[in-house]
Amino acid sequence: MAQAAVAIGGNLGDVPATIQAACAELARHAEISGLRCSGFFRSAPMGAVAGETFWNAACVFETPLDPHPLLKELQRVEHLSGRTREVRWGPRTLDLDLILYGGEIVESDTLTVPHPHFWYRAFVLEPLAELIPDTVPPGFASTLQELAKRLRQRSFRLGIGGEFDATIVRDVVEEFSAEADIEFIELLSPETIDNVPNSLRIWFGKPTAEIGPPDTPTLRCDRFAAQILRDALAAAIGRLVRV
Ligand code: A4P
Ligand code: MG
Repeated sequence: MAQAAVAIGGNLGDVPATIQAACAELARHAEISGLRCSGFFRSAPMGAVAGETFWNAACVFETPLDPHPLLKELQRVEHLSGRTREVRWGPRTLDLDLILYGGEIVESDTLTVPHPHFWYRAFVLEPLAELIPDTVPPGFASTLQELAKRLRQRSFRLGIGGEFDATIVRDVVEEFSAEADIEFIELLSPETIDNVPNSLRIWFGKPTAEIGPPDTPTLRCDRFAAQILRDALAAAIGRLVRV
């Protein structure tokens, strides 16, 4: 038996009704028990083609299903909601991402757990922290509550290292100036990356040494692109309202 944590999102149709129906469908599954659902949040869309404002929530439950069969089950429930997949990150009726599966780490072609991007997405962390605030995800040294709090810091400290264009970074930071006061800190090397306690750290290009300790997670990107930075900032500091 493992505790699974699932992030729920959507921005097409009557999303609150879709989320409620999805949770009910999961809760009545013979191999799912003790399902709890978070409150609902409205969140600014992350991604250039994401569409309208999102609804986000999370649920946790116990299950004897292994991670891959569980992913299949989540995809079946997405399908029931009328979810189609034309565009990656496109508008969707329902997205169910498996964020945590107990303390297990899973890496396969079809499944990565913990979800690689959950830790800098407020729309994933805030609902999850409501349900299991004291859980420390495997590979991390902070609880979900602490990870969520890190993103709420204002001024927001954005640490960027590796190969990047500082002028473009400043332009993107300027685009978000209405959302938060962002302090941009250039990280000189992987060894010194931990000298500044950042709200969000991103490393572009290949690091020459191991990046920082696990309590300060880092988003690693092969190459610099303004859109990657835009998406990360939208996820980390984009407007999130609990409804
Ligand atoms: N996959 C691998 N690991 C996992 C996992 N842990 N959980 C694979 C679920 N799926 C996982 O997913 C593509 C493939 O990822 C699956 O076939 C599965 O084998 P998908 O659901 O078909 O496509 P997607 O959702 O478009 O891609 P992805 O990467 O899941 O997107 P994200 O990261 O979920 O982002 N803005 C706001 N405000 N709120 C949102 O919830 N969500 C997205 C989608 C964009 N912008 C958003 C939000
Ligand atoms: Mg998904």
